[in-house]
Amino acid sequence: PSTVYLKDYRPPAFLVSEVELDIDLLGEDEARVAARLALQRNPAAPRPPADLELDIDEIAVESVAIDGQPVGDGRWAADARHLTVKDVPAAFELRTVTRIRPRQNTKLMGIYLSGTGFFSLCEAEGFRRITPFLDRPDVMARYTATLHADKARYPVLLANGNCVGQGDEAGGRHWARWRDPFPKPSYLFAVVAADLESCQDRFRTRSGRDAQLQCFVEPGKLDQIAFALESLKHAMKWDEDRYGLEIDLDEYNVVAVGDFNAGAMENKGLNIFNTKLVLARPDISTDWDFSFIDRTVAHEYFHNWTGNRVTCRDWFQLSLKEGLTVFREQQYAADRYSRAVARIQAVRNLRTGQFPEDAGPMAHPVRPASYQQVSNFYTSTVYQKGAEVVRMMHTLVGPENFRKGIDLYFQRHDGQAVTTDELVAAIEQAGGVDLAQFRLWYEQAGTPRLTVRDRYDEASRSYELSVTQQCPPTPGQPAKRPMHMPLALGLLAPDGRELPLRLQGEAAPRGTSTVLSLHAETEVFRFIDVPARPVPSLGRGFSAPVVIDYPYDEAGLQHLLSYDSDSFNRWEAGQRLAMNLLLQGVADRAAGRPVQFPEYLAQAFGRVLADAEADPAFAAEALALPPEVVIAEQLGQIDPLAVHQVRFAMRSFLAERLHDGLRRAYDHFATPGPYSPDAQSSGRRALRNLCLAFLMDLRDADARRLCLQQLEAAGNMTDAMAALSAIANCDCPERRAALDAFHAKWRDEPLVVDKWLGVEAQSRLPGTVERVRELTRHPAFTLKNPNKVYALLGSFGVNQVQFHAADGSGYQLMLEQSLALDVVNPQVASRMVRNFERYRRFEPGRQALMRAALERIATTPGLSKESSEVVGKALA
Ligand code: DPP
Ligand code: ZN
Repeated sequence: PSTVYLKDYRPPAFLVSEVELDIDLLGEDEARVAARLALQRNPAAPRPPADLELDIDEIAVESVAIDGQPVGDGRWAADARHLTVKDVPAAFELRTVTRIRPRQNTKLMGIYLSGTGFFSLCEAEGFRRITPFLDRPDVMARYTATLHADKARYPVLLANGNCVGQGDEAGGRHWARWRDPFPKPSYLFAVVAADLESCQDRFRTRSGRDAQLQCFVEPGKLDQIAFALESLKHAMKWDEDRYGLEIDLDEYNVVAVGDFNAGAMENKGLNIFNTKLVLARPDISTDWDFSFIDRTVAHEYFHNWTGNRVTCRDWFQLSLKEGLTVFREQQYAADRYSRAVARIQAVRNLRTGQFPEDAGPMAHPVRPASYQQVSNFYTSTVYQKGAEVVRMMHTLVGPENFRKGIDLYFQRHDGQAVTTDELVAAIEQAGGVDLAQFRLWYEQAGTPRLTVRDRYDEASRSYELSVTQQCPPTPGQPAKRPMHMPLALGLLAPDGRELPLRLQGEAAPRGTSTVLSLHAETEVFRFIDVPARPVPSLGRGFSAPVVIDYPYDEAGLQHLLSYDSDSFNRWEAGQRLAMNLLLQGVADRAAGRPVQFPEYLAQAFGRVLADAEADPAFAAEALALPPEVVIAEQLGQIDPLAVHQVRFAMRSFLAERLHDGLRRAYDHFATPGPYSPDAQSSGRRALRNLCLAFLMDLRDADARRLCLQQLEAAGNMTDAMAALSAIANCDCPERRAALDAFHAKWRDEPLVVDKWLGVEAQSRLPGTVERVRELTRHPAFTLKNPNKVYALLGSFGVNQVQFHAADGSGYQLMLEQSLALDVVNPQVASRMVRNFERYRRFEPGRQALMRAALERIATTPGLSKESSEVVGKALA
């Protein structure tokens, strides 16, 4: 396998200023792509080669011409990866004609078929599947694209930018020409030719320009697009208000497609969305779907500046656009929903996805130093940890300076392809903070651990905190250097008040919450005028993506849970309280001791429930126990069944102790009136459905009756899904009928069928492995559709009990399906293969079975590069 290294980056040998594409969609099986490129040698490239080398992938080059003259066969050659043209001039026009095969394109990169027509995805390296090109983001050109297709079958023809011409052609065909006024990298190119319906709106920018917004969906789905269109306008307004950034196009198009490898794609002026992340209607979408769609629409729109106007020099810089855009998306969500809940959810996401990745064989820095397949690096490290790194800079320089830094970044780099260093440099300069050491966050992988110890001295009324940071070794990085990071904290007095924070040597207190800057491996901070031994509230708002190790006792955690003014740390205290007891439970179970939980746990959770009225959404988060993967992360050797059983035991314990309160809350937090996905009502539903899930763990008839009633009567998908998931985990006679009825009711709504597949695959009940195997043969399932794969196999992969079934049957199923998928869609397959990568963390029995599965994959002839990279690193 060949590895690409950041250190080997060289500027492109040629630059392209203009691209003219003529895409003739002859039929589902074939398209002819004629390209005209204005090329010149790059003056910045060292030692310019005589030959031109263009990237290609699974396309057939038919002819090559330079400046209007055909290039003879001897002067050009195409192998599997490159088209080479010998002895080219310094500046010239290159014409190529290429054939592509959309129907055979099951990788869904480049131009492919889906639903009622042709769609495209080019990020990261898909443009080379359309036409020969210098397919790298630092080659930015102006594009004109002309599409030709059958008019009746494909009435809608779209590409980036503005439509500058269209007309009819002989044989019932038509054409349209699109011109994008902005130079862009090839990964932002997009085309659509399909039978779609659309709705229109417009957005007036604050400078008074009008942008026409248009959303395109498959016929019959127009009633599912209104919400996304509202989100788009909201996001446009938000970016003007928060960052002073306006939409720069006259036309902004959004298209929904059912077959899509990613969630969505920010193509310039032509965003293409997976239907799952853009179509919504209360009866088929949950509150979670609505908020995810809102955030994704905003995310893709925000890319127009952070990604498109300023793009990445190379794919090692992916987090330049993704980390920054996820951060902006998080700010948007915090402004739009509950700030505390948005933060809690982002951190839970980080802990369930990124922390395990950072502790496994695929661990990589936010800016990776090497890769084999860039598609394997659209990771939670690049996205989520990347966003945390941007957030830390925001914390270190403060919101106003951060905004100045972003302004400076655009001022300097608009229209350029740059590196993460340029972003840091702009914030550094605007913020007046030295970020030299901070840059290590982009270079070092692994989750740092902060060990915090304290000492209170009554005589001098001083409180000393010592903070030691340590970052574990990761592949290729045995030793780490200390990193610069913010540590936000407060100190709580015994009566619950927050103490003024005065550091020794400082003239006045800093207020009751402050941000300390950590630089050295160990830092000691001494607070004075501290009247009594405080409880520290550490890492407020989750100020850095680290693990904080402080020996909290039960009383300290209860104190924080009751009094901390930082809502994130109030939530965190509850999580720690539960986690300590869960880990104790796992140890007790392993030692053959009974697993029991103390009454104070029930009391603490009971108080959260009793106080839920003020903020039900927060209460729902606070009552949710740490996820199984997060518990597992804390263990030396994982026995997933033990983790599940102990967590389940805690849920049952709480359900029993809090039964009456849960039952009352279930009635009390009903949301009468028409459905609305707003923060308030979705918070009430989240809490109520959490109460239902707790009650269902008691396995009593009353809860089951409530649950079935809710499933029957639900006026929205949130309540229906909550009930269905609970039933799916309940070994009762009504179960199968409920699941079958749900499928029968929704069989014609693919997105709801996906939910049903997901619920079946996530059931912890025995028989799930066989059921999932059966569903792989169900007419509703196909390996060709990524959403179906994610719904069934992706959900199964996170099923800690059944995927990890001790007999290895879950592994066997995943192995077979991954191999079958690998020849269809290797990008999606390698994500399934990643389910095995952390095998070393498991107890010996499962470890051996997982390893055998990886070895089996590794020795499969013809395995894709995508999957090879994952198994190679896992087995290394
Ligand atoms: N579609 C992906 C995203 O928006 C890749 N750019 O994050
Ligand atoms: Zn993105």
